Amino acid sequence: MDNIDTIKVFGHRSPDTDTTVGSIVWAWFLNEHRKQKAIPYILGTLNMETRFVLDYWKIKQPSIINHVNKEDKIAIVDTNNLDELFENINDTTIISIIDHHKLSGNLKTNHPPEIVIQPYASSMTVMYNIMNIEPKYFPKEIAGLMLSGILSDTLKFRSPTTTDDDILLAKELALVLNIDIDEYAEKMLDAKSNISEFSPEELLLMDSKIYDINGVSTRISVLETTKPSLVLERYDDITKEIPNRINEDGVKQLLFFAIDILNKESIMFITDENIKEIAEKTFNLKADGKLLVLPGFISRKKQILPALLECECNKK
Ligand SMILES: [Mn+2]
Repeated sequence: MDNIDTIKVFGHRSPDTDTTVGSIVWAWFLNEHRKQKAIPYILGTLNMETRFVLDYWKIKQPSIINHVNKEDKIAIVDTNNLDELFENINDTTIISIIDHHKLSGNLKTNHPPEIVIQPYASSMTVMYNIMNIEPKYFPKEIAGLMLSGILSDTLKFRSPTTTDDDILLAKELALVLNIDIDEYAEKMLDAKSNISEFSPEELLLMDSKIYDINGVSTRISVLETTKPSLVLERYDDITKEIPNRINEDGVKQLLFFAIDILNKESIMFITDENIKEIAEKTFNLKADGKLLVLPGFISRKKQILPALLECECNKK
């Protein structure tokens, strides 16, 4: 079904809602409006929120893609970081990158690509700018997916990454869909908080990225939840799995945070003395036994990561 000219559309590893609906929406746009054959893919297991969203809008889960070939034509969404894609991605033909993250500088192309990176909270808002289609003209399910991407990445406008344009677009989409944002977002967040069927390994990779913290490769895993007690219940489970994950990745350390969306705080797992020292110095707070609560911290991109990068304690 997919021939050599079919564009493969996908986002980052540990696929979240924004990256998944981004791939589907962008593939839809390429097919319907640019008359380019495109198929969306995902790079791993979906979390419960994303599954809820796809079920709600009656969209089939994209297939998982495990590798790419140099003959492939690729459209990347919601990342511009090689480390979150495939090692050989630079050997493929990267046609476009539509994203809302800082420039990583490790992707290369053989042809002039279409690159649009804009500082919005969701890649949906970036795509909306490019597509130039009024919300009322989107098919219902496409509008629904776009709304879901914004609500997910902004944690229903709570995240400090949220911009006025994200909010405006979400409200317009909700209006044409005749959907109540509060009710719908609550369903999404409740779905996301249901982690019972995931293994500790899956929980560590569910919403996770690897960063270079001043020369120390660090995996930062978070779980956004409206029911932090469900994450804390898994404390032993999760912490026992961390050394395996570190080994597998070849990283130096792994930091894990339960993000309590409703109380607007993060709960960091203090897994050993070294992590304790990093945590207390970086956030200038005292750990309470196995946990460190960070009031006001809900964004990895805008709060947790900058704090780690900026602290003198992590500059050696
Ligand atoms: Mn995103």
